[in-house]
Amino acid sequence: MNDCVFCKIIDGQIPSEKVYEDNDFIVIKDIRPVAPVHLLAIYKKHIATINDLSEEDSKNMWKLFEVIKKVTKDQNLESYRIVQNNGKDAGQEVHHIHFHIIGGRKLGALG
Ligand code: DGP
Repeated sequence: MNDCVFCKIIDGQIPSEKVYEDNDFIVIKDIRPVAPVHLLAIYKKHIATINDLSEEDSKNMWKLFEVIKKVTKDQNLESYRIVQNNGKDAGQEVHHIHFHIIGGRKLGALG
């Protein structure tokens, strides 16, 4: 957990471009954007993957939808894609639950 880049961002040890924060989530701009808008909604508690969620955290996680609604409205995004990589083979690079919010251009089919 001490080596977790997202924990360091949440703690303010690593700077980030924050667009939203509450008790459970922080939303920042991705450092390697793949579209004009590329945000990361990060659950503040250090949990590696969805499979590691307790039932309590799993229920708490539903608040994410309200966070997504708010930040996409703030960004004037009518269309957007949510991506959540879960595990190495899915391309998860940072093992701390987060959701990519991608938009601002026409997005192709999922590959
Ligand atoms: P994933 O592959 O789903 O684990 O995505 C991790 C994302 O995190 C990737 O798109 C790049 C982004 N990222 C990694 N390190 C940093 C950082 O220090 N700052 C910010 N803003 N984003 C980062």
